[in-house]
Amino acid sequence: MNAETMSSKHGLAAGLVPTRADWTIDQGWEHYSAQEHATWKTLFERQSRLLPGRACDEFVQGMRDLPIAADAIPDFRRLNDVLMQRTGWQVVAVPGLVPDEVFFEHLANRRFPSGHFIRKPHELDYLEEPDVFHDVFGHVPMLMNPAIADYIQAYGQGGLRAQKLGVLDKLARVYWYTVEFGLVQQKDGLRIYGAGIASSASETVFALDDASPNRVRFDLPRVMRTRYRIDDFQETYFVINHLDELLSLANIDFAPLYAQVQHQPEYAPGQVLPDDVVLTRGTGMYHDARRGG
Ligand code: HBI
Ligand code: FE
Repeated sequence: MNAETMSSKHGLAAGLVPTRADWTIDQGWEHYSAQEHATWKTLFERQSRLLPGRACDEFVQGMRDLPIAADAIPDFRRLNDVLMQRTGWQVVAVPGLVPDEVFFEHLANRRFPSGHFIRKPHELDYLEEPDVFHDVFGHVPMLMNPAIADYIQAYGQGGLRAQKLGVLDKLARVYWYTVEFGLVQQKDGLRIYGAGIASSASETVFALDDASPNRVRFDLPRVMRTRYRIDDFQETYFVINHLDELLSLANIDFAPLYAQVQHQPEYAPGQVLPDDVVLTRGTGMYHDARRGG
């Protein structure tokens, strides 16, 4: 699929969206409709009610410092004025999912690709591809934090290497269980830092409050071996003790670890291992019911 077919998928006539080699497009902020801004407002207000006491301190702080509000879909130019100053990151608009190597190349250069479109009102809780609410509300506040800023850049650089080594699936799991679905232990309890959780009302509650999922201490080789779900809530969430842990992850040479885990068996998403440091042993009820068990 190329950028043109992707953008036409979102209702834009192919050809109206200029296609660049790096897959970026203009956000076209002026072209959002009142309806689209209203969808943003609905999502923003829902998450703003849920996140106090659930999102980590750094997320809350990042959100506070950014020009992100309920009234309108943020203008990337205004976001970038603040974000660039703080951590040297910028947000660039893309029409949807972009090829892995394009994605990594952006991250390695401290550019975060964000979908420019917003989900339709009748599918507020369903996302086929990351939209502007997931990318901006979920990811951008964390990019204001220096540890996350360096970690995601290192992921981009590591992604290009992992691809050449044929071990991208292992690295993608680390991204998934940290940047997208990570939890962090803070002084008042478990908190969300993963964008996939922070941008989803139902998963915000499920990840922290539900008895069903496992909550297990993060361990790098263990996570590399753990498959994940893209179609539903996670069965296991991995917990770090401090965001600075990600900084040390950014400096680890993954190559010897790939060699080590490459021929070891994989773990199922809900599997709990004898060596796990288990914070919550989930009941598994939610996914069992869905499997008809
Ligand atoms: N493209 N726009 C966009 N956003 C993503 O999160 C993304 C992507 N392309 C590839 C990708 N993610 C992942 O599959 C990689 O992290 C492996
Ligand atoms: Fe994401």
